[in-house]
Amino acid sequence: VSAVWCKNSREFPPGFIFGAATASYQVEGAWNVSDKGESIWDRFVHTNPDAIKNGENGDVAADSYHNWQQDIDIASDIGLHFYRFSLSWPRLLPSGFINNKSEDGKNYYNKLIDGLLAKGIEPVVTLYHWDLPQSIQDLGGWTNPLIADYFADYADYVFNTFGDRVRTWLTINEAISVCDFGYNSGLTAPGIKEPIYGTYLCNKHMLIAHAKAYRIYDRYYRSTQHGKVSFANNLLWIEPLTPADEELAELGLQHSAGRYSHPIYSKKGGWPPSIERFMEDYSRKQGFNISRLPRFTKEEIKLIRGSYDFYAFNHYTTRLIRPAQPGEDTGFWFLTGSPELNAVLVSDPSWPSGASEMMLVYPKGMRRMIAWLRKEYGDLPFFTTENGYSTSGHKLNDPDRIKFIKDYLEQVLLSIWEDGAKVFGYTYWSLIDNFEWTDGYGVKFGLYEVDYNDTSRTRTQRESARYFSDVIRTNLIDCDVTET
Ligand code: PNW
Repeated sequence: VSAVWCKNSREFPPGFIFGAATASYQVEGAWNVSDKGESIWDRFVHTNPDAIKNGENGDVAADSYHNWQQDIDIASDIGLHFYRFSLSWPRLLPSGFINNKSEDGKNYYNKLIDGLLAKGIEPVVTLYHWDLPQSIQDLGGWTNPLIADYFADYADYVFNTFGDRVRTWLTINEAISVCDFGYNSGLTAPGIKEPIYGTYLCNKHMLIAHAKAYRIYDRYYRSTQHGKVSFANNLLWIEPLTPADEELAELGLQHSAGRYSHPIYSKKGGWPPSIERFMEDYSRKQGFNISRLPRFTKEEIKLIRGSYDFYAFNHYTTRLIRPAQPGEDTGFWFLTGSPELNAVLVSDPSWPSGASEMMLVYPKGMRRMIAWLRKEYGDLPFFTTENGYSTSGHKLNDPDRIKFIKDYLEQVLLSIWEDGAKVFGYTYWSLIDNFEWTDGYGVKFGLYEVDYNDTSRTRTQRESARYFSDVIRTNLIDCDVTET
């Protein structure tokens, strides 16, 4: 059966779209040109150089602010159907607010969008990929409820300015990474270590900000621009370490994927019921009078529920979950464990990783994650907005990356042909090597290598770029699936 499956079904459905992604802070550089405002990443890297490997920063990065035409040429050489990039909020609105619009910022993104369209490449645009204006952080950032209105103003401006040419929008990239790394563990910008409320306030306000942007699109732009808008979640697939841990694994999925999906994609809206109950009990046990997970009003539930045109997700890795042993340090959610769930996330020793040690490779997680989403939220159109593998050092010959892409795409095909999932696109992270947050430049995800010792930041094709290009051109993978 498996062999037959492979022979007949290794093709992607007609119209399936392939692309690659980057994000503003990770590639643009030009952190202080013209009237650009300061972002929380500018502030974070300049004031905490020790937080980043080798004290590196994104001041220049791949200098895509100047090299944008090369990025378009690369995307075109690969044959990408779309290029996913993000807008820098403080480059467009230097004060963070709508009173002050940068001509220079607007021109930059106009050139990029028009250049892509000239080559027949669709722009897929993320509004927020982590570079918040510092001015808004000074008011509490994602813990301040009013940020939803500042974000809505920004989204309105962006739809109005670029929406005549952009058809696919992602409001926020990986809310869980922002909330848990930025406000809980404090490992990334804005570097706030506040494990009681930080992540939950951020969680709620990101959902509201997203929903307000979605409703603005609906009300003012959809009828003329005919685009689609969604929210890009980071999904960690979690499996039980032992059969006894099955319930814990389900709670773990609700605590990660669920908190950022149920309010938007479920029929009822609001927090996942299991997490709402759990956090209520847990908070009371800790001596709080109300849940640390903030409530939604009825209006908020309605605002957020259904604010999507498709389900977008980034997926890289998987963990096994087990209860913490007495006195064991769980670390911070997510990736290491959860003090709330009293659980620890571990790896299977057979799972390899790339240069980024947290990104354990387990391709089956992709198919299982999609199956879980369909069980929870129904048969939505799914769009993989990131998936990628990292290498280190100078390396143009990258068989590991090729194998990674192929193995994950096989699982996407199994989801489509065996399970009947409506996955309509796949995005490789990343088009070019870039500033990999706290890992700096040493961890390289690019289909193209960038020479960071060269002031012109020369881009050179890796073998994986040729492989990906063949997949796109033929619309199939050479398949060696042995079991379904
Ligand atoms: C994503 N995980 O972050 C981001 O969207 C990119 O900016 C980043 O460069 C890329 O992945 C590679 O790291 C992630 O722990 C952070 O599963 C953490 C995880 C996944 C993605």
